[in-house]
Amino acid sequence: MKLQIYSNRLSQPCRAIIIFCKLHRIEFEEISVSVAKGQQFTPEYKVINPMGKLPAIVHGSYKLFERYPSDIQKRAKIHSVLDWHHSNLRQGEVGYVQNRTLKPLLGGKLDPEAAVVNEKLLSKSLAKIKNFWLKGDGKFLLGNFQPSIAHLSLVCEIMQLQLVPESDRNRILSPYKKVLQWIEDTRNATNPYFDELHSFILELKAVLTVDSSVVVNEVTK
Ligand SMILES: N[C@@H](CCC(=O)N[C@@H](CS)C(=O)NCC(=O)O)C(=O)O
Repeated sequence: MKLQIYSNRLSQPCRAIIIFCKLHRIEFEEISVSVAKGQQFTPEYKVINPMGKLPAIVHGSYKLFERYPSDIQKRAKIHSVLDWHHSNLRQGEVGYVQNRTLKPLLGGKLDPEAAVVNEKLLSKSLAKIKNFWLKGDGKFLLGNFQPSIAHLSLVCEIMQLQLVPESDRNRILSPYKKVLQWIEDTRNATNPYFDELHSFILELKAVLTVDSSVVVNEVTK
C-alpha cells in the first residue's frame, strides 16, 4: 500500500515532507490540492484532514507520518525545534511573505504594516537559529552531524523568502551568514530532491516579477 501525500509545492511543510520521503526512498503518491482554489476546505478533503491544512499523509487508515530518531531524548529535542518553529520562525515568515507579496495570489490583500511586524519576528527567529539552535559541534541544528525532518521544516520555511524581492530577502538574511551556510549544508545533504522540490517556487518567483496575473493561473492549477 502506497503512502499518499496531499500536497502543494507552494507549501513549505509539503516540500519538507516530500524531500524527506524521496531522501529515504519512501514510495508515495503525491496528490495535488490547490490552496488558491480553497480545495483544502472541501468536504472530501476535510475527511482526510479535518484541520483543512496541507500536507496530510494517508496510509491505509489515516495517520500523520514523521520519522524521528528512535532515541527518545533526541526525538524530544527534535520536537522542541518543531514546536519552536511553529510559533516563531513560521509565524514571522508566513506573516511577512504573505503580506509582502503572496496574499493577492491567494485571494487576499497585502498589509504592509503586518509585513513590518512579521519581519521583526522573522529576524528575531533567524537570530535565535544562529545563536541558539545552531550552537554545538555539528553543522546542523542541535549540534547534529546529520540533518533531520526539523532541518527540512525550518529550511523550507526560509526558502519561501524567494517569493519576495531580492533586496528585501538580502536585507533580512544577509546579517545571518551562519544561517545561510546551514541552508546550503541542508540543501547539499538533501539534493537532488531539495532543488527538485524548490523548482516550483523558483519558477513562480521568476513569473512574479513579470506579471502577477499569470501567477494566479499558475498557482490555481
Ligand atoms: N502544522 C502544519 C501547518 C500546515 C499549514 O499551515 N499548511 C498551509 C500551507 S503552507 C495550509 O494548508 N494553508 C491553507 C489554509 O490555511 O487555508 C504542518 O506543519 O503540517
